[in-house]
Amino acid sequence: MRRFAIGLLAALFVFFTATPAGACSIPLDPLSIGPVAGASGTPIQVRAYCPNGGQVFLRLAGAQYASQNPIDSAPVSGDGLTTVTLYNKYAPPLGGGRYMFEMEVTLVCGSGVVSVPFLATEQSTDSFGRVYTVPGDGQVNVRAFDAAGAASRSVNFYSRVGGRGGTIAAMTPFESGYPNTVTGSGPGADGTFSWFGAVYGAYPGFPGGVNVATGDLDGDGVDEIVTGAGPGGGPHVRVFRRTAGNPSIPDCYPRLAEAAGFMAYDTLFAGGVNVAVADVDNDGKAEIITGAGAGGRPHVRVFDERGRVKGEFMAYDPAFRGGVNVAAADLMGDDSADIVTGAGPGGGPHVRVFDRKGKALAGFYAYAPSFIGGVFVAAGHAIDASVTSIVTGAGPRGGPHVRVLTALGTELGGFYAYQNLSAGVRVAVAP
Ligand SMILES: [Ca+2]
Ligand SMILES: [Ca+2]
Ligand SMILES: [Ca+2]
Repeated sequence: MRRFAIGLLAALFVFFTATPAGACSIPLDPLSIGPVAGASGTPIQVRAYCPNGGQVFLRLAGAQYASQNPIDSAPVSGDGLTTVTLYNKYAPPLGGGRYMFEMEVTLVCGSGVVSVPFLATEQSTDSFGRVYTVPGDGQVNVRAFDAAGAASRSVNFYSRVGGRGGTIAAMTPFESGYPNTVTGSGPGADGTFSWFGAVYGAYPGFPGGVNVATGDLDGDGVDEIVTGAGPGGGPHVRVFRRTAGNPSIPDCYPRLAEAAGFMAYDTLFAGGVNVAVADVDNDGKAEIITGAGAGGRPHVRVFDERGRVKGEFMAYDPAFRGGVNVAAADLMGDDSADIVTGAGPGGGPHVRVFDRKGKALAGFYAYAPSFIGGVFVAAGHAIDASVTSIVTGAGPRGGPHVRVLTALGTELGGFYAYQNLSAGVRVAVAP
């Protein structure tokens, strides 16, 4: 019998109203939201309205699970809102491997039946970690760690579509403190990114993969999602802004609207574009930092939220054609984000730190200089909110070696994110 990973699902507050399921007219009442995560057995809070008494049921969606349903049920009674607790009875498999489960909670109230579907992810528990990884190839198996490599039992957002590997960015938590990671689809997939279990089209149908970054470009306190097309397309950067909805409420996934879109390099350049977002000039609005993908020069550019160039420089020898990965955070302590670059495949795993004008501030090799797979980079708060650090992942053909380093290359932590993997490891870190 299949085992189900629903044990680690983020428990959900499903808020029933008289409106049809799926209408997404659930009021954004702060008292009704707030997913909590927990291990198997974590209660799932359901608020149901059934004045004369009814029953709620937790089910796995899909006819094939009929024999296992309902997973649990509980009575609802009384006037007004009632909170009931459903327990999932399945133990999670060790090490992950299962991703999302479509589930539903159904309220039977008199002759009325209302169902609310939701996605359960194999999701974490006590600690959300600060360093996030996704393999450079294969399944989009997102994991979360602390800087020393202790897994926080998290993982696995995504991915309904095919493709190999993916990309990841970490977003400033909002509302719930829920770990906000955005995963971009990898090569061979469908040009989407995933956030809170919902899938959005960045470059619909584009098979080259989607690079992702997040940050608050307009200074309103809410991060935007920035995408860069992977190899094979034009260097198309898109900015998505949240417009409505609440990711904490199933079936009310946040809606995103494109706020800007531009070509970061020559439109004929087809090497892809890597992206990062951070406030490099400390004016309260983050900039978009791009790095040209393989085939181009190691060209880093800085854009404002509308796609206007604010700066640019070459991160490595201009003859280097391996591409340049980018990240940004304030490593030097002057409140302006510094730009971190990682050389793409073909060079050594050379990490460099620049100010926004391209002045080199530091540099080091994150792995053996003889390793020519390149290096993925992230920058942020891997240890705690007071220490800004660089996080590196070995590039393609490398092991899943993650390192946490100061701007000067001093190791603060490190670990192997996966086993038996030699496709490199993409990294993200809490902003
Ligand atoms: Ca914003
Ligand atoms: Ca700025
Ligand atoms: Ca700085």
